[in-house]
Amino acid sequence: MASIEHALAEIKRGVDELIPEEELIAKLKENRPLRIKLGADPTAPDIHLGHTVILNKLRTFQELGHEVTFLIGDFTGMVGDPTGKNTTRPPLTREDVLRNAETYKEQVFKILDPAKTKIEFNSTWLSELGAEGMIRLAASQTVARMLERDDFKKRYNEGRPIAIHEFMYPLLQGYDSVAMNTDVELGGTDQKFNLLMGRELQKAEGQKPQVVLTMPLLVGLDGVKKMSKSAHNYIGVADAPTEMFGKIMSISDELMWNYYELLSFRPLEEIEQLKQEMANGRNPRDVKILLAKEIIARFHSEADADAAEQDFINRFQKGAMPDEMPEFEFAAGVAIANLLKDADLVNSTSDALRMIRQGAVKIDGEKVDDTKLELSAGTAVYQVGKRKFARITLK
Ligand code: TYR
Repeated sequence: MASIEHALAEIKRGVDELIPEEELIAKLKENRPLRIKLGADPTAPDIHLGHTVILNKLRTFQELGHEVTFLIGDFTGMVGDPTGKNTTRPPLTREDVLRNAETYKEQVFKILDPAKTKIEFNSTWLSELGAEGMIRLAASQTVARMLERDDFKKRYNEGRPIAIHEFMYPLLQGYDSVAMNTDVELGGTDQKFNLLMGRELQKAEGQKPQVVLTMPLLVGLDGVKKMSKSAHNYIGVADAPTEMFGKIMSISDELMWNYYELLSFRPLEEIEQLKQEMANGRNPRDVKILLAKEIIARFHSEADADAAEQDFINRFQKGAMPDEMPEFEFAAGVAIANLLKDADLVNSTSDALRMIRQGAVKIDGEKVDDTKLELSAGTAVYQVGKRKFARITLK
């Protein structure tokens, strides 16, 4: 097994909170494979890179020789996690849960090593619990404690309903850790309350409490909002290679280092070296290309990564696209001629139409030949002639 210092540095990489670090060190010193848990309720997954941050951390544990379980919350999915919700979630049906679980597994194995990953379903022990077990669980916590939690407190104060079964959710998630005798549980920052509940219940059962590790939410391509589908600032794991390439090349240098920390599998030492090289004059664009290719190779293949790079070079004639360009946001549904005018790329809409007919307008390097082109939501680089560029987001 790797040295504790090295292991700890990789585990702490990009982490939001580690509660408590001393207990993790003590567990690492026991020099045995630790039982690591990540649970996911199988709601409809359409995974983007933001979701993979935590899977990458699970992978780190796997590489350090620990025992990783990806827990599918088929039971909890039917209860519905109230985290971050201001209304009660609609419960999933058994069919939804099973269908989504399959999609989840496929996507998860793009990051985790299937041979080293245990998959479990929490209905295995939660269905067994029965009414009696549920009541015993519920008796172990107080209403006051539940209401300490921000999202419950808010709803309660605003007079919005909280159904009793929503109080059960953290208890069930915590009970999973008891059933699995978990050493370390991972989650997003929003999961902290649920994760700490695991510690409480384990202590009550006489188990050593799990260490809680939370990961931050990944910032989206705009460098401001968290990555999400609704903010149109995401890279989907199913995006085409050229699309992934273009999106990664569009991020700022600062965001690039954040992505290296949270998304790359390169060891910390290598990333440090890349930073050094850039400080000594290496073009940031080349360092971004390395990241783009690593991500594409992971979700597609090495050959796709090479092809996407070549395509990018061909379309943008190395150096032709400026790093800095004006940015705009328009409502989706705008006509292309109006968009070009509003983004100051042409003087008038008739000018715009003429430029399109002349083949002088490109979107992400692709020539536009339809003056009535329907533009889809998302971010793209619009170009008129050789020198006019704008990055435009349609919402
Ligand atoms: N509550 C977690 C989420 O919504 C999923 C989860 C379910 C995690 C059961 C752990 C667990 O034991 O993301």
